[in-house]
Amino acid sequence: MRIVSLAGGIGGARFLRGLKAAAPDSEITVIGNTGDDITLFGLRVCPDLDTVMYTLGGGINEEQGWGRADEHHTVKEELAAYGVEPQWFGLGDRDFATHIVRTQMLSAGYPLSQVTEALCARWQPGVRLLPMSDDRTETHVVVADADGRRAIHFQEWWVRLRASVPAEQIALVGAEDASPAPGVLDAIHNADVVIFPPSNPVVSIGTILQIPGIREAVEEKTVVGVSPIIGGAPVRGMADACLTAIGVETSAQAVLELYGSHLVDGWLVAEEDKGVALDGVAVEARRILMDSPEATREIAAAALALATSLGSTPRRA
Ligand code: FO1
Repeated sequence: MRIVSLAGGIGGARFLRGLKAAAPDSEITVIGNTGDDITLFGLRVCPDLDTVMYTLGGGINEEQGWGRADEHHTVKEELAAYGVEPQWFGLGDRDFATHIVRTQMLSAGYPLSQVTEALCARWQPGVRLLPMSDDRTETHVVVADADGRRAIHFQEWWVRLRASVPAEQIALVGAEDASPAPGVLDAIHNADVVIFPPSNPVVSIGTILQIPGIREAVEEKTVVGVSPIIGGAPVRGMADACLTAIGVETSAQAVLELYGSHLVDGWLVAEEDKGVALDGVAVEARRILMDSPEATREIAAAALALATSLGSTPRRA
């Protein structure tokens, strides 16, 4: 089976580990969010691509869900000793090597998709990891502060402010001029099923769908999603702050409506959300808490089973 999964950071990467276990003989292509990418100390950092690569390649810091295991922060401490900003983003020594190699290759003219392929040659994630675009796009957040409104990088809002300041607007800068990375549209077109893992529907899945051409391609396919919201709250992360920023209620129903029945054909929700319904969408209530590798494999298997039951020619409302 040819599976395409859109993916953000921690939740998406964890789900993909279960998807690999549930479909060991399938060909899985992951379209990774690059709206979170940031340039720090002259280095290009791609948090969501690295989280997928490290998680599936066995190098992730498991409890954090991002960054490397067995990490040290000597470089970070030395940078701080020089008073270099920002000091709120936790880059570890091992992680720095990834950003140095990536920046070296980007500076030599390699597109991000080829850089990602080169980094994955070491990590062997067991999936084909494609950035959503080779063109630079960044998620910026408009916040109100003492002297009016200002746009800050998503990472500053997410990491330094812990999304504690309301986001008046969340925008993907550069989206309208970006193109899908090579292979992205072909992978979607040739897929038997497209999966939306329980990634952030606004700044991860939603961001990927803003790259011109991707939403239209996905709409042609059978799409099954897993709700990132259980019982009115995100399982992890701050999807609620992002949903509120775009005026969407934090619920499995509201996220399904945000995606819409033209995009999603199947939707897995938790038992406590079994009342969720939308014309044209097959909703299945089951355990969707990814609290163990086995649970995650079962959730992924249920998503694939629902997709199979819906057939590869998508049912349209
Ligand atoms: N998240 C944090 O909450 N604090 C950090 O200091 C931090 C550093 C960091 C470094 C590299 C990386 O790949 C991810 C990092 N993250 C950190 C997570 C990151 O902000 C989020 O995972 C994504 O951007 C959202 O999915």
